[in-house]
Amino acid sequence: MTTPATTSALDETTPAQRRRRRLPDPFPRLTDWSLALGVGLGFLTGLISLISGQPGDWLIFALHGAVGFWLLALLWGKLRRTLPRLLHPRRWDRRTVLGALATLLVLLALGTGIWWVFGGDAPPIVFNLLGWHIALGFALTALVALHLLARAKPLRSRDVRGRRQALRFGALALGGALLWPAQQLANQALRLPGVAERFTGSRDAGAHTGNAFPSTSWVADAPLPITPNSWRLTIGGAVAHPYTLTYADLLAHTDRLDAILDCTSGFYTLQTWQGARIGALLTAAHPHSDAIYVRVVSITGYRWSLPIAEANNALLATLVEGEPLIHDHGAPVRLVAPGRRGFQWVKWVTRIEALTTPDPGELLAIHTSSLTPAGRGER
Ligand SMILES: Nc1nc2c(c(=O)[nH]1)N[C@H]1C(S)=C(S)[C@@H](COP(=O)(O)O)O[C@H]1N2
Ligand SMILES: [Mo]
Repeated sequence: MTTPATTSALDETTPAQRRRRRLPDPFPRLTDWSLALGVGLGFLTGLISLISGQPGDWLIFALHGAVGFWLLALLWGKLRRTLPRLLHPRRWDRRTVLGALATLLVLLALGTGIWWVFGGDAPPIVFNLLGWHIALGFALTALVALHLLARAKPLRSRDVRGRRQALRFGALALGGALLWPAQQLANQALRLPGVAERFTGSRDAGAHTGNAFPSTSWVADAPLPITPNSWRLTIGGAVAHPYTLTYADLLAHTDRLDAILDCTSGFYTLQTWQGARIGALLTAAHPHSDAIYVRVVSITGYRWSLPIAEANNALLATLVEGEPLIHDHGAPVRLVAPGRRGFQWVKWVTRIEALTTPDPGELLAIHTSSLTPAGRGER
């Protein structure tokens, strides 16, 4: 990141401006490392937030918000010192340009996130606003990591020890942490559009509306519609008696569940789902005693697994609000996993399997399924 500016005789600035500009950051390394730490924490909490959706997970979203405001406070301090140089293109060198780029990226990543929690929106260009926030978060983290590898100045003990450093570090962190609840209160007090957001940041797309809620894919899964009469569900894996079911067999199950589908692209919808509890289907296959996970597999290869106790209470849904699911929502049958984020609600399910070990490969499968012939919509 940039060093304090040096002045040149050609400057048309006032002596007061020059004095302020020459005032160096007393702890530049602490500032830069704090910024790097903030970006790292923001990335980590952001990543975890994508798989968080249980009410008890609110803390991860609060941490992400607090880290964001902490970064804003740090950036404010840094910009006050570096802005004069940034505003004079004549005094730029390669490092200034890189620093300016990084600063712009931080500002955009923070801006999109903050604008979103206030309830703001933007016309979708490739991504919606939240999608841009996520993409910018990835880009920023990569840039900061490269920057650290290339030219990080090690943090010496004199950069971090001492009362003034500790006070300033603590004040900025506390300030950031308090700005998050302040933002939430502002939403409430001023009735800003952000009040309508769930703790996950997702916005209501309507409740009990049947098939009318939005539909989406994690990447680009777009299989051909499935003919219910030729469709079969296989129950297998670590079980004693694997078997298959027809659509009619499955329709005979009338377990019902109210659950919120909450997509990481920022919408949620509460619906009453109907179908078969996975527990009922699995018991009939006599899972081995060491089965600990259940994997739910789509015709596209998309798949996700749940711990067996959780899976037993999850639903393979054929109906939403009494209507047969439409193709876009995963007809003939989809997974309904209460408390899990939408990307785990596998659509177009063709197989469930008991597993004796976790399935880390699912993380890859959800990104590659749309490249398979079935995922691309080929026969
Ligand atoms: N097979 C498959 N299932 C999938 C997806 C996908 O891409 N492929 N996308 C997931 C994502 S990201 C979400 S949010 C929900 C969306 O469900 P909907 O289209 O019914 O709203 O489906 C999930 N199930
Ligand atoms: Mo999603």
